[in-house]
Amino acid sequence: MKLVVMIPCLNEEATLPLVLKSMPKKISGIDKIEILLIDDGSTDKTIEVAKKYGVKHFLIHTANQGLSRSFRHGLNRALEMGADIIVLTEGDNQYPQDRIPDLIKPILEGKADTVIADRQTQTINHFSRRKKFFQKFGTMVLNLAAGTNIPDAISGFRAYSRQAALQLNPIADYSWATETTIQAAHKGHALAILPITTNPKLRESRQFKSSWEHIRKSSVTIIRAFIMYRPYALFFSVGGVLLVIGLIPLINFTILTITTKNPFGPHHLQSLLIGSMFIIISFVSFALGVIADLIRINRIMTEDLLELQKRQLYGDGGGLVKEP
Ligand SMILES: Nc1nc2c(ncn2[C@@H]2O[C@H](COP(=O)(O)OP(=O)(O)O)[C@@H](O)[C@H]2O)c(=O)[nH]1
Ligand SMILES: [Mg+2]
Repeated sequence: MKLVVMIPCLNEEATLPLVLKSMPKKISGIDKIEILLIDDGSTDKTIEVAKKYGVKHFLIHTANQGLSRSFRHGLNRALEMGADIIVLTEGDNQYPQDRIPDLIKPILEGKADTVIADRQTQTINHFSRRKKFFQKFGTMVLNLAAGTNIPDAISGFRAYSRQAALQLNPIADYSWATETTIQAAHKGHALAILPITTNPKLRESRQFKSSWEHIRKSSVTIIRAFIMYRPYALFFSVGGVLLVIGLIPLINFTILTITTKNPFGPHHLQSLLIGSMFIIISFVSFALGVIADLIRINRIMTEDLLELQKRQLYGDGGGLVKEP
């Protein structure tokens, strides 16, 4: 059973030693622990520091590509390395690496495919009220979209089984955490939560520079992921509302046609026009829903093919594939 711990890093020379020193050396049930450092175009001595502390596996972006792409590329590399379980932590020593054994426990026991650490953000002193509010609000929106009940949707301390990693296909350039959570929920992966206490803050978050920017970018990711999996829910609801709005003036027009002598009088024509316009738009929305649903079905087949291809390319791994 092999565990690969991925650490995406953008200029983390100062804090990386603490992360590497606190990495567990032995975990019961795991034969091999390997660290994969994803260097996202660092201009400092991140790589040298990692080598000094014994890291042997690197995935290097020659220029900065952002955390989401770092995660996507890292996930594939970890599969290639033969990981049975993949853990993600950060280079700023925000997360307690010594909790990794607890984080992977539900996967080892076959009870979960994905484990998400709950930072219990409402209790973190250095989080501003605004940041706490946005964390709570973002988590609520994600839970609505994914149909889950996760306490901390954007936590970056997670564990994945090989099976889960083979099936995840993140595509967004922002918000990999929310995107993969929605994917996991729709693919029926079992999720587990581990409450943790984060380490004291060593530097400002670079991801979370502006709350509004974060909300804007995450909203795009959540809406896109939602439309990907349940397009009819959106297009049929919009179509239904427009249909009702359009039917009201049309019924009005019909009643006037029957009851008045001059049904095509100047005022009645407006009802006909407005009603028809709304009904046409509602039919366009229904049609879009049908097309989007057909594309969704296609996507399921493409994803199955992708999984098959990844299995052929990376293998099934050694430990977690159990025969009943
Ligand atoms: N901000 C940022 N972090 C990156 C990037 N690529 C990789 N990382 C790493 O991703 C992790 C998360 O970044 P951090 O600033 O701590 O944001 P947080 O999510 O608010 O904790 C750190 O380990 C970074 O070194 C990037 O393009 N931008
Ligand atoms: Mg951080």
